[in-house]
Amino acid sequence: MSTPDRLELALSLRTAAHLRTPVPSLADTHSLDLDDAYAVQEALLGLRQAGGERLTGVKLGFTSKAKMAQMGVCEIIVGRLTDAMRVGDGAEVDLSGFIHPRAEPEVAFRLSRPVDPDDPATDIAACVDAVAPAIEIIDSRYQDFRFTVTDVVADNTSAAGYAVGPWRPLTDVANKAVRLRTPQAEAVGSTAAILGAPLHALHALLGICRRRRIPLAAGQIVLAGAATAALPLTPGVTSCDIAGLGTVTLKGR
Ligand code: 0L1
Repeated sequence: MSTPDRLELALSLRTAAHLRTPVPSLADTHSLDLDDAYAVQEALLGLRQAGGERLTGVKLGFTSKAKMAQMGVCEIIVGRLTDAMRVGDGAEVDLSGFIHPRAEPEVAFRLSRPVDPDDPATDIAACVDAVAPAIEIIDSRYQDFRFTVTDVVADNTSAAGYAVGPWRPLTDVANKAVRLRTPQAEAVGSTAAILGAPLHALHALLGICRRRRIPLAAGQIVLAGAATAALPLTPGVTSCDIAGLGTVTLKGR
């Protein structure tokens, strides 16, 4: 796929998000492979940066066995976070800014040093200084949530927003109980759903950043992946509690 074609697809996804008007699966009209999809994602990020947004981190997707099985994949995917997606802990979120937003409970890691994915000696966990509970807002830009893996990657893995709770020094986050509550529903699970343990997701991130040439800078955050199925984000308070880590909330209006 040529560079202008990739840019055209990035523009269509950007416009879909701006106008809150979903688009059909790109796979209906284009034959994209995973390399093309990441190139569209990169072009989409370029459009955001050209509009003044600053990169704040990365997010992982398809980190649970259930989601991998649902999508028929065995590889995690990565998307990019920017400052425009950040929501303060407890802050209001205007839901009219999304198409069909959903919330996912996540563990957030904060990088205190840059990570060099090409250095075989890199210990990514040693580059993390803090951990926090987080809510990711995902908002697929595709009609009726009908998408392929390459569609999702091109669409920046549905990344649309995130809220991070209080940071604390890195602690053991394996096998911690997780509860996501919205005004209408509740999902309970464990951080074990995140590739067995959130730290495994961090190690997997290193490999994917090496393959996809994605830089990881000091100060950036990593959302390690969803610990339960996503719930529709509706008006009112949504909270994510992770045992030993605390709570983060946001308020949809
Ligand atoms: O966050 C994720 O798991 C990435 C893919 C989400 C796709 C979606 O359900 O919109």
